[in-house]
Amino acid sequence: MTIHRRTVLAAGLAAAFTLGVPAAFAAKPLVIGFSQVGAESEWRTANTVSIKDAAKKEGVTLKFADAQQKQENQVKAIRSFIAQRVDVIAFSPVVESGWDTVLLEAKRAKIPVILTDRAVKVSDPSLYVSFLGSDFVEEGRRAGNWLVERQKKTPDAVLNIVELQGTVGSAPALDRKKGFEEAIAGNAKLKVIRSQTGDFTRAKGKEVMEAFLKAEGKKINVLYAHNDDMAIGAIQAIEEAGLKPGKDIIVISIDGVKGAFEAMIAGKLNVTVECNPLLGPQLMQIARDVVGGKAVPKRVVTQESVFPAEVAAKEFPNRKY
Ligand code: GYE
Repeated sequence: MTIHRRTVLAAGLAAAFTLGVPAAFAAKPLVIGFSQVGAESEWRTANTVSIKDAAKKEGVTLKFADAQQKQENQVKAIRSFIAQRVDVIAFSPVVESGWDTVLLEAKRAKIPVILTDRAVKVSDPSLYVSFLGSDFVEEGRRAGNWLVERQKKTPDAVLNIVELQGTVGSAPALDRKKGFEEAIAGNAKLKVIRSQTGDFTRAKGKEVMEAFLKAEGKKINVLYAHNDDMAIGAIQAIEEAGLKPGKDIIVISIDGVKGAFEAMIAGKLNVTVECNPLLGPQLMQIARDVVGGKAVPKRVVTQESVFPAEVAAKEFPNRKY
């Protein structure tokens, strides 16, 4: 075993010299420390797989930490990446605020930070080099615009909306609420009657929808969920209450995961606004560029569309997550 390992090492050194590269300077793998939010949704699972696969494909050493939706765990993970002196720290911040101190520590240690998926609110924007992810306000607007169009089919009816918000204080929850409100503002027939967090999970989405149904019953005409998983949980609650999701209650959500397409094909979900989780390859590129001393864009916005139920069956085979 020892002999074998030495042989391999010697061969590696020889190869490096043959290529005219002194062994000491032979390319060493890029090391990225990545702190993930958790495993709360189908979207998140696809995002994790994308990042791990891209790292593997690119020969990047990925130190991956799952924060289980807790900011304190992310802070700990970032501090441990600093202590290990990784080349780049990347993370998807569970909430927007409270990052100044730890990001300053990374900056002082001269380790570049790349934000993926979610934004932070910091006093000094130089605390991170780049932010790769979706425009969540625009996603909320797209959801709202779809409803504004839909309302035109029943121009005289008031549509009472219940909203399932994402994780409290997270960028997607704040922005998707804002964008949706912006799109429906000025339409007196569209009214949000209840709004509460379902923490981006199916279980919580179901639980909160049950409470909405108990309180408002048949007054509810529309559900707007900040992600597909909460919508899928809520759909179950609607069915258990003896109502038809997609018909008695219009269901709108965001992400565009396979589960949402299945729900649309079954006639239970009316529309999903796409949010692309496949950020791995772009993240690896930005990390390489930063370490290579290249200028990187401060903001990279992912391209996305809207999928109403009418196109679900046709689009389903093309979905990658
Ligand atoms: O929409 C949701 C996930 O930050 C965009 O987080 C992401 C959101 C996504 O839990 O499903």
